[in-house]
Amino acid sequence: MGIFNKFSFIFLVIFLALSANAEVQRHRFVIQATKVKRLCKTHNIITVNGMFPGPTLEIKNGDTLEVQVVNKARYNVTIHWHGVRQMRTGWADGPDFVTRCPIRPGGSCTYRFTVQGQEGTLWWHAHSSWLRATVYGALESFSVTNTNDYDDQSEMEATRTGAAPNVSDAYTINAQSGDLYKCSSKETTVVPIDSGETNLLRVINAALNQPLFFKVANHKLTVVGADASYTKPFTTSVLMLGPGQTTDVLIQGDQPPSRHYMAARDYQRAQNAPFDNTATTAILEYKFASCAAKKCNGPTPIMPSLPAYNDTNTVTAFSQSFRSREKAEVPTDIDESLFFTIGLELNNCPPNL
Ligand SMILES: *[C@@H]1O[C@H](CO)[C@@H](O)[C@H](O)[C@H]1NC(C)=O
Ligand SMILES: *[C@@H]1O[C@H](CO)[C@@H](O)[C@H](O)[C@H]1NC(C)=O
Ligand SMILES: *[C@@H]1O[C@H](CO)[C@@H](O)[C@H](O)[C@H]1NC(C)=O
Ligand SMILES: [Cu+2]
Repeated sequence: MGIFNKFSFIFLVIFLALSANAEVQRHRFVIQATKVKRLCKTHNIITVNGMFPGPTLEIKNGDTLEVQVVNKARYNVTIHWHGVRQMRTGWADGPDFVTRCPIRPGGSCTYRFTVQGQEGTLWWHAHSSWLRATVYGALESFSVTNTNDYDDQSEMEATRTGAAPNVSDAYTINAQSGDLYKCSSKETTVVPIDSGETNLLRVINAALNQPLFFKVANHKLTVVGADASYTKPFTTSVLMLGPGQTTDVLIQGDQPPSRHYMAARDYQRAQNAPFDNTATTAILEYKFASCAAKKCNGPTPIMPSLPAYNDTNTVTAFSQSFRSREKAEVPTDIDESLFFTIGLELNNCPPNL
């Protein structure tokens, strides 16, 4: 009896500690048409809350998200929580006509799910027709126990603008296409860094369908996580992310005060298929070198040499560098063989959902 009490006490303490930390976060996403000016033209794009990229959600591992999505756009829409392991909440996953019917224009719906056992970078995006070209944002999951002591954190979201089946007009980093496109250089994303700092970059490939290379001139990148899982750290000069993938990297301010481009461009395997061979850039700017007024001309940023669009050897070398942090213990004795069947059912969505 004495032993039993002691055990249940420990259990209770652990349980309280976990539940005391976990919170329910509530957010409201209004899907709406928003005017943005890009590449010398004004476009009416669909956004969440008028923001492009959409709001960044920051949670602690174990938190529950309750997101009310109100559709004020002319299109059906759903939101997909990319990479979130939906444990017993599969219907909150989002893809329209797969896990749920779309939210009709004028309609709304509340997604409720818990992020558990995932730390790092996830993201969310529309999952109806090609609305994810502009409807997306980051979802950052922090550790409950480790405090994050990087000096600065930035998100890099490369995405693609323009109509989906057509070859895109531009790629963007944090919704800005950067200095190498027309009418774009004033708004180019600037990422500040200080000499001696170690910063965490959260890189998300939010492009519609394209794998992308990502490189920063004169800086090594240390990969520490991918898709909200820690990895055994490794250092590389270039990343390649498939569409939807995320990679967390550390970057050190180990250069003299200066400006360096961070650039992303297509990795294209298909032969003779048309693709957008342009490069999007942001500027990694040492705080010393920054011009407060933003009107002055800082030194011209240094451009990294990106791999050739078809450089599969670089991609293979990069992909093969990923290792888990510790040996994964996999059960090798099989007690039970399971047999799964998968069925397909066709149901129409109710007309007025
Ligand atoms: C796609 O490309 C075709 C042919 O160039 C063009 O007529 C059409 O307007 C483009 N669609 C969009 C949405 O830009
Ligand atoms: C990559 O494309 C270039 C032409 O653009 C070609 O000369 C080269 O052989 C290609 N390399 C590979 C590995 O396919
Ligand atoms: C919107 O969704 C409804 C189902 O809820 C579907 O019947 C309709 O075809 C969809 N509209 C478009 C334009 O896809
Ligand atoms: Cu996705």
